[in-house]
Amino acid sequence: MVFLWFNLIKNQSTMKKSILLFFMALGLTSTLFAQFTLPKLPYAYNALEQAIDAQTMEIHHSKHHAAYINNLNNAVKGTPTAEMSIEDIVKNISKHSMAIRNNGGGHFNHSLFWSIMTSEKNTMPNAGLQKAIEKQFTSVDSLKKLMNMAASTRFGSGWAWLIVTPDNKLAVCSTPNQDNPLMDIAEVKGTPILGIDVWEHAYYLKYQNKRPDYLAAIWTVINWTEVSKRYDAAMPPKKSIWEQWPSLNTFHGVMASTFHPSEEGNLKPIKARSAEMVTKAEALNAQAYPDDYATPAIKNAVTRLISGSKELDALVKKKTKDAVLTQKLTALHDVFHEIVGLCKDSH
Ligand code: MN3
Repeated sequence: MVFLWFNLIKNQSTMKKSILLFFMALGLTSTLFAQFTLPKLPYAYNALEQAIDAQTMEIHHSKHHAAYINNLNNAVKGTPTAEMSIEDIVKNISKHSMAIRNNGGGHFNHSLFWSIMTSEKNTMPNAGLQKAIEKQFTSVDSLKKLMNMAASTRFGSGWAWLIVTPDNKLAVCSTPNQDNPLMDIAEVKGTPILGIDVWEHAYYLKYQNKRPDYLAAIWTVINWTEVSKRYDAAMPPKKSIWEQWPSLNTFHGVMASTFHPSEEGNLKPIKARSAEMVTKAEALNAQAYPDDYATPAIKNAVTRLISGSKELDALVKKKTKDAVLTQKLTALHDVFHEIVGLCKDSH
């Protein structure tokens, strides 16, 4: 950028140079002072016509959102708040003025709102979010109903939210005005991953007083890919299978140190540890399965792992031929990997 300006200036007359320098300085100054700027929409104003008309989108974005940003910039100008991120301001909103609460909230909320809509058809929650929705609300449809209930019963202006709570569960709530659940003053707190603007300015041109019609239509433009991304970011990183299921890790230890030598023709380890393998296999069934892994398919495979280990142990005790032991251990190793694969699928 600087290089481009340099080349531009180099080839101009003195008069033109000073005009260019003036505009450069002006641009630089306004960039320095405008801490918060209007994000570009990731689609055209008419892209969401099936739910929100182009005129509403244009006024909402270029006038309403722009005004929140302008007012916010004026409210923070020359104060340390001007150096803070909008998230940090919102999280500690009780320390700020009402002007910052209303306009900072307005900036944060609308930035999220634009991002969770799309003209792309049939976006879907990812596997993790889908599972969490089903766990908390039974289905996406009942989540929509709850959200629409929260949105239609919000008196006056405000927002309806899908949030991740501090104990990592999904919840539906609503806030008045430009508040949001990230604010330390919020009644229900959490990280918003989907927000619906129910201010009249969001729908009045097309729907007038019919807020429920707007709410019914908006689900056709929700960007579930983005909501899923926000869900993943709000959740703590997942533990590995081995951390989640220590007894599987223990079994893995015995399997690895007996099977791999057997591949080299060394059956000493399995002959020494076949009884231990039975104990470690039975330990998998002795305690409750970790939540993610309590599936019929995994339980069935564990049952086969236990019976297979017992058969192998009996063969070892009968001093059966190495070739038969190797075959049995290999089959058991396959069952073990079947379990690990199933765990990965439901992780
Ligand atoms: Mn709005």
